[in-house]
Parts: sequence; structure tokens; C-alpha cells
Amino acid sequence: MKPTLKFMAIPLAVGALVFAGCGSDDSSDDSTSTETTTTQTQPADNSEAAASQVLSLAADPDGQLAYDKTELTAKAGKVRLDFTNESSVGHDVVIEDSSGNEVAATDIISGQSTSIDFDVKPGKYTFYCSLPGHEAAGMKGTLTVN
Ligand SMILES: [Cu+2]
Repeated sequence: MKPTLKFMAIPLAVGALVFAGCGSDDSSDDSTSTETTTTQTQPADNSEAAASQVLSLAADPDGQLAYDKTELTAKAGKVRLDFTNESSVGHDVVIEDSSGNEVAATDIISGQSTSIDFDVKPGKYTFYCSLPGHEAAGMKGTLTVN
């Protein structure tokens, strides 16, 4: 063998290796695609919040200390109570649970109507007018929740 051939072969081999190295580097140049998946938060269905049952109660239109009902019934859940007082005597409706805790209360009204929304569980509730002497005179009743 002639030494000149070996001498010439080495730079070619090195050049080939360097070239191959560059080529392999190119493949690792992938741009990492950051896919941001937008999570769509579903809006809460607030239509369920509306009272599904409506109770009505009225005070005596002639000003007697009495409601038109002494018993109300409802199913557990959200309840709306419509209270009407056509008389000029002020009245309200306070709802208490069996432990005597106030669950809801209307404004004191006269000559108008109002309503309140509240939640009830199965059991016995009481309602009454909070004006002095009115409950004692008979403005009271029971709300039974099934
Ligand atoms: Cu009253």
C-alpha cells in the first residue's frame, strides 16, 4: 500500500462523519407544538334555581286577624310563598322549622302582595304573623313538607 492513499482517505472519512452528524441534528429540531386545549366550562343551569312550586296565602281582606288557610303542604325543595294582604291592617308571614328556627319571612305589607323563596325539608313547619297579638288571635298555621 502507498502511504499517500491512507493520508487522503482520513480527511474524507472525517468529513463524512461530520456531515452525518449534522444531518441527524436536523431531525431533532422539531418545534414542540404546544397545543392548548381550551376547556369549555359549561354554564350552570340556573333555570333550576327557580321555585318549582308556589304556595299562596292571604290575610283576611276585611282586616280580621286571620289567614285564609291554616294548613299548607309542599314537597321538599324550593318553595315560593305568595302572600296577599288586601286589608289596611299590616301583616307578614314568618316560617319556622320544628326547632323554632326562622326559615323565611315576608315583609310586613298592607294592601298589596309579596313573595318569598325558601328551601324546605320533609317535616313540619309553622307559619304565623309576627305583629303583636296577631299570632295569638289566630294568624298561624302549619306547613307540612312531604
Ligand atoms: Cu298580622
